[in-house]
Amino acid sequence: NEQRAWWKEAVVYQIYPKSFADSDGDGVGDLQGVIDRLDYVASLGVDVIWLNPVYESPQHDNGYDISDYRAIHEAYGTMEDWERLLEEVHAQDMKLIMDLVVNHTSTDHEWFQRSRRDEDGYREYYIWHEGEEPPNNWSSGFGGSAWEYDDEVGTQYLHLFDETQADLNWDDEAVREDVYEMMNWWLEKGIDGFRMDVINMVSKPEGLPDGDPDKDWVGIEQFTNGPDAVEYLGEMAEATYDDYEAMTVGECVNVDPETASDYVSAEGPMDMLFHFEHMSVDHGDRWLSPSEWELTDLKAVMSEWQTDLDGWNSLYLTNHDQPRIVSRFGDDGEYRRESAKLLGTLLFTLSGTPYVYQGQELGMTNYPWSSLDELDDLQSIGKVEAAIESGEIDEFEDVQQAVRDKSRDNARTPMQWDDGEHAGFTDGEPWLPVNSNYEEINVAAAEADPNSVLHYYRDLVELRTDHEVLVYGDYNLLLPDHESVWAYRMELDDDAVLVALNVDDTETSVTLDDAARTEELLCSNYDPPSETDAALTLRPYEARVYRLE
Ligand code: TEU
Repeated sequence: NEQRAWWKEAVVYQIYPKSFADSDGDGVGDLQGVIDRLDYVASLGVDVIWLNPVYESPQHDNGYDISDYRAIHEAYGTMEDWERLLEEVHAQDMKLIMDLVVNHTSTDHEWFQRSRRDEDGYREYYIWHEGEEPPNNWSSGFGGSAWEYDDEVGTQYLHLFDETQADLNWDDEAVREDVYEMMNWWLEKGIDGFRMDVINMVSKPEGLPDGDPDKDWVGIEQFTNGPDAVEYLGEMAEATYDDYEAMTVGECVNVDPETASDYVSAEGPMDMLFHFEHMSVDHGDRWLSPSEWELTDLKAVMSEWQTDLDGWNSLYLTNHDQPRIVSRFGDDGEYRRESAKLLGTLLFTLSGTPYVYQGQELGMTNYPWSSLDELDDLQSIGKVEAAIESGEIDEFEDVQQAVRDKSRDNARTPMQWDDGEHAGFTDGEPWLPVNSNYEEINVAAAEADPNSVLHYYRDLVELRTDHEVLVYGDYNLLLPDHESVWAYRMELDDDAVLVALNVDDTETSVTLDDAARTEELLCSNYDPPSETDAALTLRPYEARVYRLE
């Protein structure tokens, strides 16, 4: 882990273009909107932008359903706009990584159309099953069966997501070659890497065996980490990005530190991965069950990744698929500001590459959804409709709280730029409602307020840049069983840093030997305390980072 690399030292900022900034008043964000706001992104001190999919797509899943990998979705602009964006990102000394979605394509993609017509070997491009009944019990990540009967062909095809997202058949060599060619086309354009969507789902086991019917996502243990996943991804790396200074991060469903090491160890096919283990601590068994969580679980999971992974960690607390972090693991009421800063402190003081999702740096919150009509997210709608259909619930109201807690649309409400109409996101009607707290929580207000979450995030970026121990250090968890305090020491050679976080809305006192060794308070979300001995009294959601002697 002490092997240096630019992407280990980088901070990544994630832009969800549909919700970032709309330059032409159609209510949908676009590439020009991103270009217009690049000064802001650069001002955060981040090094890399990860752009969610902007390719041509019917947009059933906001671009994760791609119909042409080499074209830009019309509402976002043109290829020329995209090229200008890349140029301007580079001119600001930042890098751009693109989303790579190759487990599946849109059913509008030419490959699927040809497959349907059984043209020149294209049938094999997707996973078809002859017969009236599906070959197994796998379910879609968005609810319902993972198989869809295609009237035109008279057989079924596999879709692990929406029925408009057909899984590619990676066992077919022509598919893999077409994918690699497309990746090289983008690398040639000068991009700096890929975020690879559900990339450990590309290899499906022979015979497509049934999954455990009690799982929320039936089949998950079958279609993740399949028999050839590591081999195919190794082949992909060799055929494409290994020849470039690219950075790669693979989204991997159902991995623990041990299985993850196959992908990200020194010999593995990618630099880092996104796992879901810390995003599962409040789920219970099912997506629709109420959210309850314990700090000790979150600590245990994240600590395990810090210590047990043979490879480099990526650090994220939220993204376009997850609720807003201050609403989830913080307090989006009285202590919104303090808890948003505390969670930022956590993100920037662990070992790994931090990813900040748009609006996180403002402490943006979840949205109070009150009906299915207000939602756009396929997953929330699909899960609720499937539960109604199966008789598990009667109506939306039965699961309203779960939807408010978990819906992916929480992260997708428009970015809040100022206190003007629609939060400065658009001159038109926004495609998803703006959170009504925009008059208080927005970029302009945060810029003007020296105590804002935004300024604190800028300080965190700087802190991490100035202290290698926060990038390459070893993590040592202190007080593992404490129910509200998360304390750890990061160590690198002679450098040591103590991080103490009170993840609770009441004052808490703890005794830590390290606290008697503190030399300098590097960062805190409160006015400096007066302690100088082993006893620490932490105020609600107080976060402190000390350099130790
Ligand atoms: O997400 C993969 C995925 O498994 C998520 O849908 C996850 O189950 C859920 O969001 C957690 O609650 C990726 C993309 O990030 C997502 O936006 C896409 O919808 C999905 O793949 C299909 O491409």
